[in-house]
Amino acid sequence: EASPPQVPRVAVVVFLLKGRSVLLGRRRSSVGHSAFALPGGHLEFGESFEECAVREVREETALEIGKGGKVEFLTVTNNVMLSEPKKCHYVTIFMRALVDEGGEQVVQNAEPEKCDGWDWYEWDQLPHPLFGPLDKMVKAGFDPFPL
Ligand code: 8DG
Ligand code: MG
Ligand code: MG
Repeated sequence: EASPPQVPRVAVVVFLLKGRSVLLGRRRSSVGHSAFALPGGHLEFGESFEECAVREVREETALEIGKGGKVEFLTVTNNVMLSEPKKCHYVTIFMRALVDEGGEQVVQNAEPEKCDGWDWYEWDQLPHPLFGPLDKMVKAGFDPFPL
């Protein structure tokens, strides 16, 4: 059986920020299994980064972003993951959306086969292990919060 072609793929992931905390979920997927990661997924044909961010967040958490506030581009990183069970390479687009602190939006674990559940974590008390691409940024001192 022929193996699938190895190509870099584009991922869009979202820092959902509420006060000084960020939404993370423990992954069940083979890539980054049991590590804490942001909601996000693959950029689909024809999508803008913002559209992809809104869609993935809705599909995975049932939160609606982009209605009240803006969904902003933060940065992009190159993630070559050759030690994963399935070798992969992602160009990862990091977006940000601010969630109302007193808002009544409830986070749901809408894809329980892909994630153990979502929770808010204080930025200075992040859980471990963080998924590689996110861990790399945190260790480099990246700060996703607005000034
Ligand atoms: P989809 O079918 O919904 O498009 O994909 P998914 O099942 O939601 O894909 P995913 O694994 O959640 O995200 C796609 C890739 O994005 C993932 O395999 C690696 C890359 N990625 C990072 N950092 C992060 C992150 O913090 N969270 C998520 N979810 N993916 C990330 O490089
Ligand atoms: Mg997804
Ligand atoms: Mg995902």
